[in-house]
Amino acid sequence: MSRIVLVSNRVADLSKASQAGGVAVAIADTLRARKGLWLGWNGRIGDRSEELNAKPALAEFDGTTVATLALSSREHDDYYTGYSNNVLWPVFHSRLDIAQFEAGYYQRYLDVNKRFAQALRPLLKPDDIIWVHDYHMIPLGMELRALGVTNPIGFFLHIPVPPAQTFLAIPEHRELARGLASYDLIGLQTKVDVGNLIDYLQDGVFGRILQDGRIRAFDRELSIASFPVGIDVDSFIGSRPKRGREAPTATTRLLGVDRLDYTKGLPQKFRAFGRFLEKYPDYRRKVILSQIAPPTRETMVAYTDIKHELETLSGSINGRYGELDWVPIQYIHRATPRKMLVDVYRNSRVGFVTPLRDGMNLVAKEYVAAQDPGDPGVLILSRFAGAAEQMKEALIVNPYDVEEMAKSIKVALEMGLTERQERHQALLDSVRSNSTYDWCRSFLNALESVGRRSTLAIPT
Ligand code: GDG
Repeated sequence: MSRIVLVSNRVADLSKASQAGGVAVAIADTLRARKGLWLGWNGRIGDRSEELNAKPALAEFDGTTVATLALSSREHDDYYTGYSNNVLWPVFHSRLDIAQFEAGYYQRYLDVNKRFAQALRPLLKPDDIIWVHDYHMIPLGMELRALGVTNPIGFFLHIPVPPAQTFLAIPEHRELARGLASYDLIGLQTKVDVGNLIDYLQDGVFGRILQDGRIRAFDRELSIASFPVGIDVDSFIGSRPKRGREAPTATTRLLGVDRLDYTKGLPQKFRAFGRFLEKYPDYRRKVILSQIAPPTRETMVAYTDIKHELETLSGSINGRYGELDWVPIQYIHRATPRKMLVDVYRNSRVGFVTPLRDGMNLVAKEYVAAQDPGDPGVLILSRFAGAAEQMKEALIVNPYDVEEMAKSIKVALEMGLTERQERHQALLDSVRSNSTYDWCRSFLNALESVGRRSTLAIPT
């Protein structure tokens, strides 16, 4: 079996991956089984001398080689905060209005990818399979090809692909398209994303679909397919506390768990809950919304803006409806330990997941996995989360429609046991049939078949 070489912006701390959970655990397990190599940023911001340093620090952990590089503060500002998080993140989430197309960001983004490629080149073996992750690293494959690497290289994008007209607004979209065309396989979260990328390549006159379904672009042939990210279901079933253990009052809990990001639709969620309390006064004092919203990218203006907006909204809803013994919104702007999160999922009557746009959204899947099948809660899910493509038995809502969301809270709270059980069973089956291990395996199998130059087995 070929060795797997993984490249991503950050390298997970392998000694803590099992506690952190999520996608990192499946990746860490796969790398351990294949004696793999993982290259990424070590999280440190160094001085200018770091920019010149092409030699990564090497460490071994349980059979996996971890290769890390530091970023200079200029690189951190322009490659990471600038191009990755102030251009690609907003545009790919269809927020052209807040993208900051500053001169210099793209060049440094390219330079960092070049430096990562140069650091990786001497570590590669002839039959390695290379798997590059996410929007920070789009040009990496192109830079490796420029250094003569002919190994199979796959790319997985964790965030959505925007519609073609939005993609075309990025000043450097042509360079990004050339970067994407350097891969043998591009994995996306949903079929909608696959459609959007193919439309963009055709609209931009960079690519055309071949008879076998592959894409020809910039004189290369590549495959583009959806590989929806899953979760490790069993790690959310492990804990079975008594219902109500986590509840601070005798109220019924609606739960939200989202990094405090403007893509997650948190103000819309709070407004919908306020509207629900206004419209259905019988529910006052009986229901709370617990929103766990750990901080993220705090130095960026768009993130401080959303934080202020949420503080104002929760304060105003709590001020308007709260009582001495009942506060409607519990807003927690801190990370919650994972073990506690599983218990809270299980003890919440409604999982309230309302992103305006999301690649997948693992919280929706984790909430379903953690329910008691005998008395499950109800998932309310935005149609704009990638997860909605698979989780059709959730109560699907439009997060821009506050009125519809307010009504859906009532529907969720009043849903009878049989309907809850039926919906939950169907959702659990779908989450279980596509675990994070299945995701890793199917992507790597498809990439390996590219390497063998046999017909690609692409999952639907
Ligand atoms: C990106 C894409 C895609 C959250 N708060 C706490 C906490 N979490 C954990 C959740 C979940 C993870 O973080 C969040 O994953 P999501 O998928 O919901 O969202 P992003 O962070 O935006 O992830 C997304 C994903 O990549 C994978 O491809 O699905 O679309 O945007 O696992 O449980 N964990 C703990 N405390 C918290 O307070 N312990």
